[in-house]
Amino acid sequence: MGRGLPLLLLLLALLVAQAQAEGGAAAEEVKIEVLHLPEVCSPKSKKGDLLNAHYDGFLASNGSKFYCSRMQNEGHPKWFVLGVGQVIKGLDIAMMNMCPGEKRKVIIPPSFAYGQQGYAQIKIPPNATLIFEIELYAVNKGPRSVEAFNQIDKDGDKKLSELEISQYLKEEFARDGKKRHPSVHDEILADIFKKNDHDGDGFISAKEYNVYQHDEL
Ligand SMILES: *[C@@H]1O[C@H](CO)[C@@H](O)[C@H](O)[C@H]1NC(C)=O
Ligand SMILES: *[C@@H]1O[C@H](CO)[C@@H](O)[C@H](O)[C@H]1NC(C)=O
Ligand SMILES: [Ca+2]
Repeated sequence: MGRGLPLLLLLLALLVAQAQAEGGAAAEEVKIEVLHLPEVCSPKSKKGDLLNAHYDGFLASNGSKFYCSRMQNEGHPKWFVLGVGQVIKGLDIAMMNMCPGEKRKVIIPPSFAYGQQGYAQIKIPPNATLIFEIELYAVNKGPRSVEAFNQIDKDGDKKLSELEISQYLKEEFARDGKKRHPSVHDEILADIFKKNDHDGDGFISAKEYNVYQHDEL
């Protein structure tokens, strides 16, 4: 009988802690300010799209600039796939529904950026709120788009067989014209199935292929 009460208290404490954590998360949001909206605002970016953008990053605490994409890669805007963690979470959120030519200023709380650790390499202190100024240039179909899937799925049965992927690889290899040892093809094919055929049935289903849930197939 002595054990029941402490356990109950522990449970209550956990519930309270969880409620507080959820409250805290709700209070911390990515804030988006649209600085420029083109007259024709289309297409709008969505998860899985391949974006091309420039962005500058500043510390909210004192305005110092810690990042500028214009200083990298000979000043070319950056390419990345939206919504898959190639950029910090706050940018993945902040760049949704954005069109080519649009400019935004966004405020990202630490929980959607570098958190309690910060990121010493680029001089971001612990618990830092970040501000980004973003200019988006292009919104393209991402590598795992519905279009790409349908292109590989020659017989249209909504799953990719080894033959279909093999055929696709051969076409891709032929396109760039590089010389490759034949074993490369087999290795890549095996690797693709290892990483994508989660239920091991020898096919990559639309669901297994398509990491972007809202891309209806
Ligand atoms: C702004 O704050 C960062 C981190 O605390 C610091 O490294 C930087 O020197 C500061 N910059 C200015 C201009 O005060
Ligand atoms: C960062 O924030 C967390 C939670 O609010 C706090 O516990 C921690 O002490 C902070 N870290 C620093 C270095 O301020
Ligand atoms: Ca198929």
